Amino acid sequence: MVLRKLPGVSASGMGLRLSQKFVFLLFLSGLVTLCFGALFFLPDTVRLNSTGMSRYRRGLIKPGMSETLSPEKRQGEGKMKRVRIETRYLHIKRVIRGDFTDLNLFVLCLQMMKFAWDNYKRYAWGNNELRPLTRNGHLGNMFGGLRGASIVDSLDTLYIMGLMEEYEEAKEWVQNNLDLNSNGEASLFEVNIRYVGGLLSAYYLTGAEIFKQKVMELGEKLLPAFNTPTGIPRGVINLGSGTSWSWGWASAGSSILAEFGTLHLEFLHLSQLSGNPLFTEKVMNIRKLLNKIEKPHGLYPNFLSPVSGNWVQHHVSIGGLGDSFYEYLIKSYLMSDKTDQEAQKMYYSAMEAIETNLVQKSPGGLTYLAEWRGGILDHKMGHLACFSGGMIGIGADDGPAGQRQHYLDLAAEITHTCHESYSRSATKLGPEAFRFDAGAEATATRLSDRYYILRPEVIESYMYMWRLTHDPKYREWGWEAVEALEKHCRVDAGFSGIRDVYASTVSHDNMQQSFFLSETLKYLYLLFSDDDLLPLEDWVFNTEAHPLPVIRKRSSKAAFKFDSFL
Ligand code: DMJ
Repeated sequence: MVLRKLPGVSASGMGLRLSQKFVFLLFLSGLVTLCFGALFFLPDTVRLNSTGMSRYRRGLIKPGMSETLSPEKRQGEGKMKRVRIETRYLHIKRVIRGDFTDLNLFVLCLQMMKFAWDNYKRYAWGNNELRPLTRNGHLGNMFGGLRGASIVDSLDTLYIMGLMEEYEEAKEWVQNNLDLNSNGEASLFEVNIRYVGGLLSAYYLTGAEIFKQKVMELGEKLLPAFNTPTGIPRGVINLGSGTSWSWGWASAGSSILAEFGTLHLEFLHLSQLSGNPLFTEKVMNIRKLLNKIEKPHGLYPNFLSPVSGNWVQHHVSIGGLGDSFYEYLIKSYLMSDKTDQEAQKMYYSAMEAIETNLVQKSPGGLTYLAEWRGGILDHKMGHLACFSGGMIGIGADDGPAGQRQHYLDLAAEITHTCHESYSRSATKLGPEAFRFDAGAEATATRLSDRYYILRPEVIESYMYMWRLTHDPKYREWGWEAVEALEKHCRVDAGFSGIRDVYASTVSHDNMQQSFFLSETLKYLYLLFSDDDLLPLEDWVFNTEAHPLPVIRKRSSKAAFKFDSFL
């Protein structure tokens, strides 16, 4: 006993003189301050390791595990200590410039998230997005009267980053204010990827029942959109009446490939959670139709009639209108624990057709994905198409024998081209679309293509390519993007898109998109985190970056038999 060794001091301390008591108390308080202060000088990984979050980092929490925790434990997890980083921010920023190997750059991304979130909370709480210049909220008309898109889109990002106070306020909002009884025109696709994806992911990460309740209620409301002669859903649905119709701009009342082809992951999980096979039946029907239909040169055009089940126009694109359909094929295969062979086959056949018909090399040696209009190539690549570096990367392992390195090389080349579209601009951010004709090489030629709206796709590919190769250039490129975002998109009250990436004096568009919080900042955070934070073997990210767990082949807990649909 330490106290016994001090001369003249009894073990109980009752015999201490006043001066001795004072010295002892001084010593004790010094010790406490020292221990507490030391917390702030520890590397962030160590501090994070003292929270439940570290259990994700070390891969100790597996998908679905929090479901098995007792309510008390769950609550305990909810009280994870928030990482205090503000005071360290400037210091770290200075230090990291020369060294990308050792420092916790993810902390900076966390700080950006906190800034984006705090401003949304202050000026736009409950609205769908923040308008950071005018300091107000934006509701828009994509979500059929649903509110709080930024909140639902942020739940998992906040949780993953360990911003627990913020996560708790978001959860409370969902509990008390997310009203699903709305009556407006909603995009089936947007509601699915942001709200259904966001709530599913929040449920799987935290085990909080409220997310499951809300997502099942919302899932049911989307079902009437599939009541068409073919079962291919229309793009727009009234969440109140269930009436659905096609977008006015979509040719001849058609449905869009990237919209009806981007429901699979979420709908499988709706069945998994509820035990109701209806959700899976709906998306399997889409799959079967697409598998059977004749495809021009093996390609999937972007417009299909929900009445006749035929293609309406022969426009093919791996960017807007087509993009996430391909993404969901390979991810359906991965999310099925590699059992969904139909998705596997469709994905690699589509890749073969894409390579034969769309993959091009520019005179300057840049690999890009052109668009296809009835056999004529348009030598343009959209920012949206830049997700494909990551997609081709994660698909490299399971293609035809001997193709692994080929796919990894293609993924790296496309990611390189997308990085070039950033590095060739004055702001070091990329345009909405860039071209490879009339002397252009990865630059926008039209004024209307020069904007950047805080999109994630290029950073998304950096994150996957980093995980797959550990080539430090992907972290360097990610850091360039952080610097550019900080310099050109950060305004006093949040982050804003910009109108022209080639203008060194930027003009802001006054919109902090919800996918900036859900995707861009999450992918940056993951790029700078250890690989065991949401390992790719266990989690699949939906197209809005919401992580969904792989459905294990022999999951004893499975409420519903996934394989019976294959
Ligand atoms: C996001 O909502 C999703 O990534 C979607 O698949 C495409 N567009 C935005 C981000 O750019």
